[in-house]
Amino acid sequence: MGQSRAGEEAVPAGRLDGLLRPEVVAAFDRSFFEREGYWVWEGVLTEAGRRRWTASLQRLQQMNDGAVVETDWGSIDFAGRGLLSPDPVKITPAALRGYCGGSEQMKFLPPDLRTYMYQRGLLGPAPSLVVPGAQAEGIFPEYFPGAYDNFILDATTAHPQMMELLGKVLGPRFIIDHVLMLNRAPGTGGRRWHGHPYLDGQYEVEDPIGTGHALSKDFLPQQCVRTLCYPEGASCEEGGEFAVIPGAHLYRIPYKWSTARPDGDEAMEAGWMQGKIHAFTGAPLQIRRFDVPPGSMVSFVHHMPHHVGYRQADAPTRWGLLMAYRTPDSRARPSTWSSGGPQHWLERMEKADKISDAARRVLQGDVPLGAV
Ligand SMILES: O=C(O)CCC(=O)C(=O)O
Ligand SMILES: [Fe+2]
Repeated sequence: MGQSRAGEEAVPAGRLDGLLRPEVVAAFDRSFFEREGYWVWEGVLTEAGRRRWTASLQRLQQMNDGAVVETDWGSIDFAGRGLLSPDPVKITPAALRGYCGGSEQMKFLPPDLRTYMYQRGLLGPAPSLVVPGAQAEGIFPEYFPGAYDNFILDATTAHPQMMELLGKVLGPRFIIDHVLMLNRAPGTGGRRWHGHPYLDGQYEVEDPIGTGHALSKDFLPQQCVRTLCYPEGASCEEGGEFAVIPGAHLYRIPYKWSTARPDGDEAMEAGWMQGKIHAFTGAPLQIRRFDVPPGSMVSFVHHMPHHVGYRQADAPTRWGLLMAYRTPDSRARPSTWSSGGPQHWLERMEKADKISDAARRVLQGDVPLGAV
């Protein structure tokens, strides 16, 4: 990022120095994390950090809502871009207003548009994506919030305290897998039990259901770790709370990652969890729900089954940012940039000399652009 004087890097835009409480970061216990598969960073954001984080998510949600409502979906040349057009009944003004207020609500999007937004970008010539109050970057703020918010961009790619925290769960080198907003609006359904594979699943030892035969105490080097930031907390009472099955990551089964995910707790306890044990204690696996206060984060290895509760209709929106990073893969196909960032935006940023050395470490692909 723009050098101020020879050898001295300018402070990145959006940086808040005292973002995290150092004592909460320092209290991390690596052996617990490897054994249980998760770590709760309770109250890790400073008061200033918490306020900035919430303000950014609220503003980004407003921008996303504006993009949904103000883009002229009916006039965009989807066919010319090799895409299907949205169903006209799903893009009436009333229907569009119904997708606002939270994440994972944009049910009108044609297949492949999300991937297109990452790879090519829904950019000009107009009509194309409109993001009121901002320069449209060809992708929804929900899908890559850092493209629209310098505080979030800095926190997710370069902030020294965040990089230290992420380094504790991922090791010295890590690459952005994806960073998404996950704001759970009142009355929304959350997500039933599921897991995710590392890359395309080529290192998973079991399929989406698995037999359970591959239980091991080894924590594999190929890991994708998700860190969820809840600047206003996430409580069981209000819903939208997060839950995991500690130790279940050691089966390395990306549960139902590629299928429908209908399972609630009872189905899980009566089904998949039956007969499965914690590799270290031998005890039957158990569900653990988190009631986290404002300013907290939760990190977890993402092939461990996890669940997000229903958000109560009378509760306010649960604000959340998902930050997923993975360890590099020496056998991955060479790529300049991580597929977790919008490729066209990364190229524009690179041309404008706006990618700092620190950010390059997490934004580049598996084959480094330069020295690492
Ligand atoms: O909304 C959340 O709290 C987490 C959603 C989830 O399943 C994930 O991040 O993988
Ligand atoms: Fe998930």
